[in-house]
Amino acid sequence: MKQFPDEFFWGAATSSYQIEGAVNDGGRGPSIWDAFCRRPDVVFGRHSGDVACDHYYRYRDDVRLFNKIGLQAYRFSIAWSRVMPDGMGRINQEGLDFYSRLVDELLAVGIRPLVTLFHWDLPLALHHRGGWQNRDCASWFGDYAALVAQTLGDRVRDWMTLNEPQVIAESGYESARFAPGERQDRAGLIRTVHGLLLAHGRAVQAIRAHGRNPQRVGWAPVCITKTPATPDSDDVEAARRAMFACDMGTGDWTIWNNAWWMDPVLRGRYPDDGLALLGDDGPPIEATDMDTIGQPIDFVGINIYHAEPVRTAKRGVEVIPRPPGHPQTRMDWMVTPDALYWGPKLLFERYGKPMVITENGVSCHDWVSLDGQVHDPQRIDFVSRYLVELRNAVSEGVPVQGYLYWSALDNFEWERGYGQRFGLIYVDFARQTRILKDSAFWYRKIIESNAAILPQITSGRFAADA
Ligand code: IFM
Repeated sequence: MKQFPDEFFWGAATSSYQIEGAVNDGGRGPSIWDAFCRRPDVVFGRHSGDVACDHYYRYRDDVRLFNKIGLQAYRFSIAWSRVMPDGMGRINQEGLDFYSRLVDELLAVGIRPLVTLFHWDLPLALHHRGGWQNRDCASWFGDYAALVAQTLGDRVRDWMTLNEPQVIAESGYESARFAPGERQDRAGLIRTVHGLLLAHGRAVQAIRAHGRNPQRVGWAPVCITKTPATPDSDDVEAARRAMFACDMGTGDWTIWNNAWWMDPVLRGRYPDDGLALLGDDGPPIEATDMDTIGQPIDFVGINIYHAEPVRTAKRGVEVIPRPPGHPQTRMDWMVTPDALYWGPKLLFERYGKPMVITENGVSCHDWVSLDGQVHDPQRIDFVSRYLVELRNAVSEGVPVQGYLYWSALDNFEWERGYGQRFGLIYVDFARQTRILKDSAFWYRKIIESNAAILPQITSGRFAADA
């Protein structure tokens, strides 16, 4: 019988701008998302995180609900501009106190806090100073990390530096879908990436210096996952290449490459094939940069939602389109459960690090039924399928230590506003009321049983899958 190890932990995740609201309260300074949401036509319905889930004021009630679900762990992020309104210099004690109270509240009911230092809400003042393109930004991030570690490090043991740095770079500075909505050229973008990686390294150093032991420091990139179309070794090799080769033989360079981000952090160097492709547009590496970026970390947090199947083709690797009618989420993302098998497996094979699934989840068409409940069978089916695949990986010895469902609460889904619902907890944003969805009660049973209630099936994939 396949099962999760006894020490495996179960929880859920959120981020500051997506849930807190209170953007002008408690001494918080503006972030790039406050400014971005003021622009016309960039966010669905002109929504913003101004109020969001009003969590800043309702965190006690929310923690009570997390406890009702039985969460063992809760991952949240700190809004940098809430604790340092200008991103540097001045400290806002009121902001620090908020996170301190939140941590106490979690610990009081036995929920392990996992803190993300940066989930996209860059202080606006730092954007005006050049943002991640300015090398000083990495030092300011280090100072901020030190402050947070000094404040919470007596109670928080698990830290993540950056959430999905690939999305920060691509969506914020290339396609301009996200704040700050810039379109940098390739050299500029690579400079931004380098700035983010340096910031990660500085934060690791700061947490090690100022947090109290034992600490577990990691980060939470997206794991861009490719799955082999068949179990044949050629196709597995195709998946490996598609996940980690910067040069796919086409001469194109894409920011969505795992090795470009993870090799510097976990091996202390950029991949040679990526550097060769970029030529003069390569990163502006200074003397000690790679040592800073490659600081040892304890775990890799990975965010995985979907994958693409690939196979070996005459010219490199070919992506296989899903058959028409393949299940899709409300985000229009393909439902691909074996992403949670192949993603961790191939990542472990390359980097040999313990992992935590720091995000995985689904947006569904949830609403309150006539009986006053929120019935979300598709979320339960989605997570069941993905967990079956994760269980396969864990049973084969892939060291995944925990699973954090995205998200604890319905929240502000960036450019899609409140049009998407990922939560285990339904939020009525107009009234600020909450309802535990069916999936929350189901997840409680998963947690209580350490997922023993999952069916003992060998695969969570759909019958029609390649
Ligand atoms: O809501 C986001 C989160 O902020 C980062 N990862 C993906 C989630 C769903 O889009």
